[in-house]
Amino acid sequence: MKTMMTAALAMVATGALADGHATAWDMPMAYSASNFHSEMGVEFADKVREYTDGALDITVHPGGSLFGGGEIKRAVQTGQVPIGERLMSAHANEDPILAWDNVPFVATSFDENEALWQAAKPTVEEVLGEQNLVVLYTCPWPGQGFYFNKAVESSDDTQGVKFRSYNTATATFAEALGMVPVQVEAAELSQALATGVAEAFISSGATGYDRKVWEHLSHYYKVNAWMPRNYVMVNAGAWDELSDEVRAGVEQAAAETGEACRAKSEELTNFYFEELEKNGMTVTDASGAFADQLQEIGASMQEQWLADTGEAGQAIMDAYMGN
Ligand code: PCA
Repeated sequence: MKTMMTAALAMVATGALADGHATAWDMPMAYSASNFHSEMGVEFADKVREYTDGALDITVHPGGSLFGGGEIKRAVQTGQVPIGERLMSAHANEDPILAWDNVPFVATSFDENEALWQAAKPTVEEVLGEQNLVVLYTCPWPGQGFYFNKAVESSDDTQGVKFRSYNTATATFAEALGMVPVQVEAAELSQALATGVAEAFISSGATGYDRKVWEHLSHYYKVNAWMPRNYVMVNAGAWDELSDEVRAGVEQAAAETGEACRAKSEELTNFYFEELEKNGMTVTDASGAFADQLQEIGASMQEQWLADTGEAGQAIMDAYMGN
């Protein structure tokens, strides 16, 4: 019995199931099971099973349960898991190109964000390809705004505020407002707010809603600074091992899911604002001195990104502007 079990486990581990055809992949995702990115990940897995006639069987593990958000990319790169999903700009510290979707006030509608992605895509795929990764699909979060536990009228109100960041761009933005950034995964955000590790952050309405942040915070300023994307990546070796037929099925599933996910994000944008309001939060645009300061900081971050990325970044912006 024990030998049989061991043999069965070994077959699962190598992706070969009893019928000798199906491959089983675990897919870690960083955000909670009820978040739309994670729900779309499950739809993607369903489509993959359908379009590959069951030859590839993907199991989604949301909420950082298999690998924490900060570990997923490395786990996929090194083949600890064949596939995974992560916020792309979280890797901007490895290559600033990967912050193409975090340059403030450049692409602030879903259409603009899509045009910017089309301009950035070849370069991004090349950068990630050199890191042993194949990009399957990407999906934008709704626009990013600021959460606080008080009304904010200018940077006078933000000095010394403890700020939860999710990448280097968000940390830079916070520092420019005199805040003190600490990087925390969305999965740990509620705890960080409850324990006072953080008392403000930037994100979409989605993450405020998912994490019920009205339990700790009172104000959301929509701002709409950028729309960062999550992406689903595959280990290049695992990808090469699939047959051409299976790869085509996965690509079809990925193309459809990417599009459906983008539509879902757009559809949910106002729903999240309404839910924040229903739960007692004040949801408004930033105004007056605060709005002006955000624009100024955004402009210097645009310049900084172009300086950091050189010709490659400029080519992306030129292609985008020409769109
Ligand atoms: N939510 C994610 C990233 C962007 C967003 O809207 C987060 O806060 O981690």
